[in-house]
Amino acid sequence: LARGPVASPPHSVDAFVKEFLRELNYGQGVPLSRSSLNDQYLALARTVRGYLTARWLETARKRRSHTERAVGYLSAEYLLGRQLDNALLATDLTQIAEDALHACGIELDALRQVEVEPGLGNGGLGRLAACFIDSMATMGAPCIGYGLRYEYGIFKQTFVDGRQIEIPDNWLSMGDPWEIAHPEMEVPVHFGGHTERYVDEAGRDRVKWIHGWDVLGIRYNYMVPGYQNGVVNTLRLWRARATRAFDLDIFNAGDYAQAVRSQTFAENISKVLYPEDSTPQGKELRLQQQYFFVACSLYDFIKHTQPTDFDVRDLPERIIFQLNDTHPVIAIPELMRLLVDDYGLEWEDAWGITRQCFAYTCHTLLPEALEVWPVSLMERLLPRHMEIIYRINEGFLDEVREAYPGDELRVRRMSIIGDHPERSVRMAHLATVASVKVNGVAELHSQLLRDKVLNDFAELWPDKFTNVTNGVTPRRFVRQANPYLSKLITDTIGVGWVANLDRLEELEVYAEDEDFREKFRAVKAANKERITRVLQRRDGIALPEGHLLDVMVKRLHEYKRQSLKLLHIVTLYDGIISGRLDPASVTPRTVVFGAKAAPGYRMAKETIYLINSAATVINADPRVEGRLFMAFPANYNVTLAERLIPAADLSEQISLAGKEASGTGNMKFALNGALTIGTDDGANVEIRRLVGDDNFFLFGMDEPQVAELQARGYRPADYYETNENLRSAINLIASGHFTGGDRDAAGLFVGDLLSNDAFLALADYQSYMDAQARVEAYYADQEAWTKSAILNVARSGYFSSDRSMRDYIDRIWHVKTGV
Ligand code: 26M
Repeated sequence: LARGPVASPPHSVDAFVKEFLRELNYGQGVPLSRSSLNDQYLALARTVRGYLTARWLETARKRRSHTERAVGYLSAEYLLGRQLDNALLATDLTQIAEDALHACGIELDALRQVEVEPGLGNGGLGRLAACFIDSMATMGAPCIGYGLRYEYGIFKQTFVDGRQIEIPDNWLSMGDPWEIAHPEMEVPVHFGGHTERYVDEAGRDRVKWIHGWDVLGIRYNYMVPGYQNGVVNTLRLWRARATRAFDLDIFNAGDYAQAVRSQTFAENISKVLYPEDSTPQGKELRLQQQYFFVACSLYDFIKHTQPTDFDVRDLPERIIFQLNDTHPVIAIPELMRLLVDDYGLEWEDAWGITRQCFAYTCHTLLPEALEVWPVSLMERLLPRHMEIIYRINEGFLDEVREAYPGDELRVRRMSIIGDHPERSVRMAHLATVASVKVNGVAELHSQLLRDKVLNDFAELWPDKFTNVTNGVTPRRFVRQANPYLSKLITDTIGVGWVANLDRLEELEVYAEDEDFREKFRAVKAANKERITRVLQRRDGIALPEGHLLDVMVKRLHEYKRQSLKLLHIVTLYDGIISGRLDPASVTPRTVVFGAKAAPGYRMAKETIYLINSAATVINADPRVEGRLFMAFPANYNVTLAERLIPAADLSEQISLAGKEASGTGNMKFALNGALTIGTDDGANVEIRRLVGDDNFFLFGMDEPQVAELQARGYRPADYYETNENLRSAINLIASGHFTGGDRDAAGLFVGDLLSNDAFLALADYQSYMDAQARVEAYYADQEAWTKSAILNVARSGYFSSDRSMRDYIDRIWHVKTGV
């Protein structure tokens, strides 16, 4: 009996109650009457997980019996967000769970609030990985996600006197009911030491890596359910544990405390997510993390997911590893090491295999964000990998020399090893050389990759480069996050849109339907009421009623230009208090910010402080007559995004053209019926093309104009000197008006804007102000605005991550879908 497939519990309220009580009583060991909210949440989560298990085992069984190619998504980050609602939706259990809990005297909504979101990512890149695995499950694409189970995810942000304070995110402290640990499945991972040459029995020259120290990788599985399709894929995250060698040391050295400390050292590897999201610091622990999860994942795939008689030469038929940025790129020399050193393949054969197993996604255009690792560090931590990288580079540079005889400058530019400021490994070059395909994440970004960042490579291998525009999962970011809009859509065109977002096109005609527009506005209003309740309870913020809701949520970065948004608000405020602007003529507007700054990023932190300071002063100033309000709820995360985005009227996507690779928040807003004010950057370009110019507020220079201005020599002071409103706003900030008279508090911000302004905020200022004036005028015509909002929804189906997955499958992976 136990050998057969397990059966899912029946889809009925009675069965659900029974399962829930069993989890509560036997799992948590408490009777209902004495159970805490956390007990109830854990029991509920386990109950829902139970419904997924049979499907998960069945999906895995089917996959084992096929030999079809799968995707191995390698990502250092998965910004999953809360799991409960998603699992309920995927299994179509929401109503049943609600009724079952009700029968037990429990409100489902109260339990929803208990869940701590797994914040195992920084921002866009990590959230994208979470959307992609959701879409692959929904499309029935064979995929296993690999990553790190950080004990501490992205820090919790609080504000003390307006300044960001970081608090460790101890997300596991109440237990994680969604993970399935396998402490018995240990994967050994080695570091340090040196290499030795030897001759094997067949007389061949071989290399042996004599390890310096080891850790073990412990497997944690998470289920990734498809949307009501019976498919449940796997996300496998690794935790580092000390080996028994560490335990033995305890006896040998007789220094118990020291031995336990070295154990801690090994276990540090999966301790914490690095909170930088663009400027790699070259930290040794970060490289340890990268190698650790990648080594575990390759080993796991080859040893544990393939039949025992598996021949590694068949690897390209079984797997394509997608590299989510350069963070997992050390997988390339690791696979070479496995094939050459462990499996005894000839170098050329191993290289032929390796070159078919990887594809690389680049997520940036900022030169400072491209990862490099010092050769000295690599040699110390991964000596064998460093040798392999040198050898890959030799072969590659031979290829370059053959294609461009005598062009040594080009050879130097393209080399995997760079010389300045120190000898280091350029991970993007390594990734490009070894990958089947290299993709950017929006059309403009892919074009700039080809024409600029990786131009030499695109000339050598034009067919290697492709674009896959990002997407977001409509399950989480529309269906779950916006139940009112979802109901309106489903009532209007049926439920099919949730797994086929192109069907939103059918809403287009309703833009002209007055009754539909009325309902659409009612949805927005209800979402505004909801966010008002959330911010009141969560942050003690009292949002004013009846305002245009203007939202800018994303990591704090100079290139994203929260500075420009601040200048806009300060200009309005300055106009009012100086009497130049009649407050009655200002459209009542609430601006909501959400942003975490990397803890070591000074300018970003000062910007946060200034926004908070401005909010305090502006919100309290009676001269504003309640027509401007600023809110900056701390700790913007996926959970808050799900509440905030559906309520927004205006989406701020104002990065300097050519800097934001794609953006994905921009897509979430458009899909929820906000209009975008944005530059011609990243996926904004495609959003505008699809929704139409009339339904998008474009401003600012485009990328060629930016390049031209920079080539001419940009002088921000010119703009300050010639633009009165701008000068006055900057002067107001510099005067200490917002910072309690403290002029220094804004010194870095103002000083940089006037003398440097690397992201040309001042150059785009007037154009931005003009666009905001157009926003105000358009908002005054609610019928026109609503039409545009509806058209944004109807024309944004393209931005489903299901479509992104289709594109990856067609252009890169060539895997089959459907189990
Ligand atoms: C690197 C080294 C050390 C610590 C952290 C990092 C690091 C972590 C995340 C560097 C970059 C990271 O992410 C970059 C990122 O999120 N890029 C964004 O990717 C999104 C998805 O493609 C795009 O939509 C955004 O435009 C892009 O900024």
